[in-house]
Amino acid sequence: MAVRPALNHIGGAWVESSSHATVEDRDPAHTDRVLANATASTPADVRNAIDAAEKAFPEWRATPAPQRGDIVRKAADLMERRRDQLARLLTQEEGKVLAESFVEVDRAIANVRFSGAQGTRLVGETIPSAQRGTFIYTTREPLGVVVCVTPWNFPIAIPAWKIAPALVAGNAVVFKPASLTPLCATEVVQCFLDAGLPDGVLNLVLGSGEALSSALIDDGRIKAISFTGSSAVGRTLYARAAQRLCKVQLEMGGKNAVIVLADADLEKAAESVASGAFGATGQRCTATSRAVVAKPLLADFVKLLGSKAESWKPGDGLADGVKMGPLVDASQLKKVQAKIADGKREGATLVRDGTNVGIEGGYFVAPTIFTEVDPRMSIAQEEIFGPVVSVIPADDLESALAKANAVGYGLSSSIYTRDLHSAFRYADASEAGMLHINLPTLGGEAHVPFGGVKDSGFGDRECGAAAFDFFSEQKVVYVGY
Ligand code: UN1
Repeated sequence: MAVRPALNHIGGAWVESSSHATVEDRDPAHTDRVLANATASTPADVRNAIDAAEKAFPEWRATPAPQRGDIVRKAADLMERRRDQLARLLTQEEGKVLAESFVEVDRAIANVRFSGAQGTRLVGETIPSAQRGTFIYTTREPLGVVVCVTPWNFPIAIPAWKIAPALVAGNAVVFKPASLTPLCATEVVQCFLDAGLPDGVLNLVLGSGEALSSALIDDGRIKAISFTGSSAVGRTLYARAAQRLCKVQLEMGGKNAVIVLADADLEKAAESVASGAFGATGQRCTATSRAVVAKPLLADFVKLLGSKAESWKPGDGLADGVKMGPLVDASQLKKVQAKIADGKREGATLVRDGTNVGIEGGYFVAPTIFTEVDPRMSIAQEEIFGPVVSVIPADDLESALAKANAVGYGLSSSIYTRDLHSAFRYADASEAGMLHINLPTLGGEAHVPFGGVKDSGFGDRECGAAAFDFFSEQKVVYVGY
């Protein structure tokens, strides 16, 4: 495959950064393969992008919302037409297996289509006035120039589900994707452009680093920042943006637990934990990283999970028979290896060690399972972002709930039980934003709000109609007649 340049898109043109520097973008399954040389942006490029967005905003704001929605829906149609190409690129650039890439692309399409259709539904309210002869109504107004900062692990779906509602709501966007996935970002932008988006309404700035982030966070013209990434970065971003009352939406880490009660369907529960822990190589914020299992089932559960782990064969995500792609880069590999070493040192029982897979050329690990894990251990507390699961024994429902909740994060959770009381007690008590009963911790549907509590999420939810709460402001009009 030829090495492509990956460029910024500013004010309707594909342009190099003012630094003229580039960063190599490599295939994590074949680290000797360079896919692109991505332009490395500077604060000056960010300012140009914000200038362009600011210039384009008034006309885009004045474009009727249904027309904005039509353009966004066309972008979804183009993504659908380019589905194969997008999925293959996603596997090459990020590493997930092709089947997972298709699921991600389809989710992006569903999100963009949903947001496009919302163009006809940006409704307000009428509210009865306490005064005679007075009519009160509300409208939704765009915010202005907004920033979407996205991670490498869902480099097509997350940009899609941030950018689409931002645009339909009438904002102009500066898009800053993760530096590891510039080509996926480029192709997402291309779909919106080919759908007929006017120049400057969507701008792409590639690169990384403190100076670049500062230029985005501290510019007073930016009215809102939607961020997906680590909790540490999210906190800093919020603290900085709060200084100038910039709206912030944070989607951060997870340490999601599946509770398996003694009356659970053992096969389904083990399958759910395997897919939750090993799918996407564990590199998703909704991954299952803890299984809190009732003691009578513990031995059988661990055995079954271990046998399922065998089928999660790591390798090149484009190759037949491979079920799990590589980790995204060398630093992620090092981090996952270090976490596994921590678990051993802390005294958890390592049932299956995936650190030495013996596959050359990429950042591979295999499924890793710890059992007899104490909830206070770091492997039970910290996000790993790799195919590693900690099995934690529990005595009963209440102790399982306490253990599942005993983390800083609160994104998703799950319970396997056949008992109605246990299911509803869990639904009341689980400290997470997205709960699952007899289903894996993974994913989310396009038209449904997505997000977490505690260290996992802050601000309005993403996806569904809720996404428009973040990307718009309410205006109230009192009319005396
Ligand atoms: C999913 O797990 O299906 O960065 C989506 C993440 C989340 C999105 C995950 N914000 O992993």
